[in-house]
Amino acid sequence: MSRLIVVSNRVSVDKGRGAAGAQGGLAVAMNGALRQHGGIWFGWSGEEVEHFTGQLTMARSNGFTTATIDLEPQDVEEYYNGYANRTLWPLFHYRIDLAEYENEFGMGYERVNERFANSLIPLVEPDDLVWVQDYHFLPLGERLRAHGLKNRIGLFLHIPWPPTRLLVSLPFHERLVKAMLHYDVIGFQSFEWLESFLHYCRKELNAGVDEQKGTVELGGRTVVARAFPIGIDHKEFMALGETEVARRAQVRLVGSARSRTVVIGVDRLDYSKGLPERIDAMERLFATKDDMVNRLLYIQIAPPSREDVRSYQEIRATLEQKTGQFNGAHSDVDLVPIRYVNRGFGRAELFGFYRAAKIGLVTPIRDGMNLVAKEYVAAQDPEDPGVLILSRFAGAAEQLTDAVLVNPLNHDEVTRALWTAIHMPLEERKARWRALNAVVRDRDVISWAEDFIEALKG
Ligand code: ADQ
Repeated sequence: MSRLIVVSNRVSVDKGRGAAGAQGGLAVAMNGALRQHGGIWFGWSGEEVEHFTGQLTMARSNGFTTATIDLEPQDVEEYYNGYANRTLWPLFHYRIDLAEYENEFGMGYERVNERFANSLIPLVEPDDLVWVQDYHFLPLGERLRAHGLKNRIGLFLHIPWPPTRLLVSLPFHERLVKAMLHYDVIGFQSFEWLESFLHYCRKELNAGVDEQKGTVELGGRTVVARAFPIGIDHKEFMALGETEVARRAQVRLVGSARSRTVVIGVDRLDYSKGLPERIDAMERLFATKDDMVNRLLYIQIAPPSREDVRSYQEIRATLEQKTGQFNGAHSDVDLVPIRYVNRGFGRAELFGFYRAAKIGLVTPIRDGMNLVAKEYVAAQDPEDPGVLILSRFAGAAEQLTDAVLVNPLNHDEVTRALWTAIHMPLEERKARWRALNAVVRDRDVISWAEDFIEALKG
């Protein structure tokens, strides 16, 4: 069996069941895939050094090897905080108003991709499959080819692919996408993102696109481009649900809700997740329906992320102001309707919280997939399941069609969905949940990785 070499910006090893702290979706997924396959996980250590050396730190953990390098402060500023998080992330989430186009960011991004290629080359053996993760490394395949690497190399993009009309606002967009065509396989979360990519290749690069076969041809190279919707590590997550930690978390939340219906949101604090819009929808619900303070408790768990980036500082301030204002207006002396919590929790605890909540509110403005929606479904009691309210603009909406689907920008629609969910009869909740759970259980992270790896083998 070929070894797997995974490349991602950060290497984040899950130290065991229910480990505390927030893990992004990518980390959760890669731990699942590598545990299954074995191999090497290569990425940035998260540490900074004054002068880049490219020296690898190797460690063995959880059934696979990790290899990390340190970066210079300038790399972190230009490549990570800059091009990745201030240029590509907003643009790919349709926020061109937030995208910053600075020459230094682009140069830093190319420099770090070259550094990654240099450090990775000595680790690769002839039969290895190299699987690159996400928007931090769009040109890495091309860099590896420039160093003579002949292995099969694939890229999976965890975030959306923007419409062509938005992407052309990015300076040097052609160069970036042409570099991507040096991969053998490019995977997207949904058919919508795949279609946008194929549209770009046809229209802007004049490439040969075969939608049936899912291939793009340019300059004698053929690249496979397909949708591979990512899932959760369902088996592992269900095992967490059996733990005492999960049970205690559930009991604690149900007890403290004092008979109110619990609505839960769990998101990294990011402007793409539609958090202020959720409070607007709550505002309408509380304004139009009687006595909601005695009937509803909304818990929003939102650990801060990317705190060095100004737009993230701003979204945090906005949320603090909105929740404060909301609670000021709607609380009673002994009841507060929104609990806004800025920290991470262990995954077993999260399971318990999801199960305690009768409504899962997952309403990003734009999201590659969204694993929280899938975790919420998995954690429900089959005999008395809660209702998932899901944004149509999350990649997950293509698969989770039995959720209550909403346009998160239409506050009235979200308000109505909340009202519908509160009153949904048990039989309908069960029927919807069975359909949702079949997708979440059967299309898990293990089958996702297997599908991608099969395609990568060629
Ligand atoms: P994210 O934007 O990080 O991922 P998401 O898919 O929702 O979004 O995954 C978040 C993960 O972090 C979930 O597993 C969740 O449980 C965990 N998490 C969030 N808040 C937490 C908290 N307070 N405590 C503990 N854990 C917490 C990116 C893309 C998504 C895509 C994933 C995977 O933006 O669209 O689904 O990668 O491909």
